[in-house]
Amino acid sequence: MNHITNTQSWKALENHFEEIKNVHIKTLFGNDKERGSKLSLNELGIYFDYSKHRVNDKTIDLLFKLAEELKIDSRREEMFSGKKINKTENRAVLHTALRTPKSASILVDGHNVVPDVHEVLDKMASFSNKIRSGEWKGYTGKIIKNVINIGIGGSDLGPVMAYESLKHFSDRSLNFKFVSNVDGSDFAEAVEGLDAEESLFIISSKTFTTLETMTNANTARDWFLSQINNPEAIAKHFVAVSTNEKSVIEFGIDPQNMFGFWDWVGGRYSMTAAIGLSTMIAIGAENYHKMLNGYHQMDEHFRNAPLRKNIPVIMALLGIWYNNFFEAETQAVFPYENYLKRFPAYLQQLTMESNGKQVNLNGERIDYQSGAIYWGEPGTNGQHSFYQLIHQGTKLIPVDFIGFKKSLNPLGSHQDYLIANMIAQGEALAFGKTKEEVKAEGITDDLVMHKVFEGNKPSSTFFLDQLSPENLGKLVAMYEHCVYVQGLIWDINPFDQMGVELGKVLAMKIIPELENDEREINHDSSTNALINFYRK
Ligand code: G6Q
Repeated sequence: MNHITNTQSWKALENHFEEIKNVHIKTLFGNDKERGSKLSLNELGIYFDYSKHRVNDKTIDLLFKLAEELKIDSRREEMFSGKKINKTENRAVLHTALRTPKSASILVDGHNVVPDVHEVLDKMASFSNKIRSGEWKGYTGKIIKNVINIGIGGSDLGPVMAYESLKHFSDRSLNFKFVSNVDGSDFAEAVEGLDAEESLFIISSKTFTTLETMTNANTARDWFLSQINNPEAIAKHFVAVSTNEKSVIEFGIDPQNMFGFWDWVGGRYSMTAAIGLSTMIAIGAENYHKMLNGYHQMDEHFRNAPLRKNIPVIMALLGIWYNNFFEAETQAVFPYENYLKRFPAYLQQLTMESNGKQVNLNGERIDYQSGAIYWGEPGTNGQHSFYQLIHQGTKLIPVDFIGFKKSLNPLGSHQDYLIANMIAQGEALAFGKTKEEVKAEGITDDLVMHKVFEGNKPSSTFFLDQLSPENLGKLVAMYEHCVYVQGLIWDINPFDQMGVELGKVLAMKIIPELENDEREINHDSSTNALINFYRK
């Protein structure tokens, strides 16, 4: 097996880890007065501070040596060039083509996909403009006021995250809802009080076969027909985003109202494919293109910047350092920007569905850790709940802070307070507070140890000017490429998701068993008991 753990640089990192594992971040700063500026980058308007990490010059050198030894430099190009790097599904991985300018040429099986991408973008823009301007009328002549995206996983998390993140830029006369869960309450609450005559459903499903989405889509059609009792009206109120035209037509959606994409776009990488239709309706085509431009800038940065000046590459290497050497299990992401409240949930799918793999590309069980558990909440809220564990618990949790200089809603001192807190948390995590410092405050002996902050807790800070469509695009692409580099290093496939299949298959077996009490069941004793409990 071509183990990464057998590479020279990995072995060197293991040895080096023993030297540095107990070195305090405070000492690292003490040794080098310029550390804060030395270990930071300012690229594409992102000030990326990675100085508060448990690394010294040698660590950085060895991490880059690892990247060199694993040929990250040349292999990153494989994705952009359309090579079929999603080996288990024999597919190219070209979400970067979705945000490439019209003039580019990217070949998949000899076919230039860029004109196709722009044709769909133009069709989306034309449709979005009609909805936004009121030119598109519902069946009874009313304008559309409600847009309901029905989709799940990659066909939901991107749209809902982008909508929440860019709400400030959205048309407030339109009301957006996102239905994903097969739990009927999700649908029921989304349509509560809505007038079908003013509602547009976007059925977003790459395959158009997903149980949850098709169940919700059928329920939506029933709900709609219960208000407008005429199947002809469907054409004005249902559109589809899919790669499966046949099933879209079978559902009753006019193929004219279908927005296509391709098998070389993975679900969780599809936010900039037609899956972004609800986003474009919300923020308008111009803003949407600004978002694409932000993505593209980050794509180009990742593709062309030398590894040592490459934000996603550095993030990826630091992630490996904590995951595989410090044995950190999780990575926290705390946006100090309330509009980014769904960003951590979006990242959970992107990172964990991509790199939560146990075998390498040859199908051999790996004997090292792969993807970290990603989690997070917006600051400052998290500070009043789980930050305690990061500061004084026993686990090592590297943190990504994301903040913006300017608020989209400048109110009094709010932004100063928000950003002061973000900066303070990074400082407190790294430097902590010693016993001596606590004692000097006159704290009684019995409480001293309770008030000590050991510090030495690593964090990165991503500081931008202001949240905008462009900056959101940069941030998402930055994490996408970090995921890819980590996948390359772990020698796994970040672009399939076979781990979601088994549960789906078993559910299909259990559905008829729940629906028919007489049906014989022969699962294990626990599963049988659960089924019987439901039946009763
Ligand atoms: C993402 C996954 C998965 C997918 C959903 C929805 O990478 O493939 O989350 O997006 O299962 O699939 P459909 O879009 O086909 O309904």
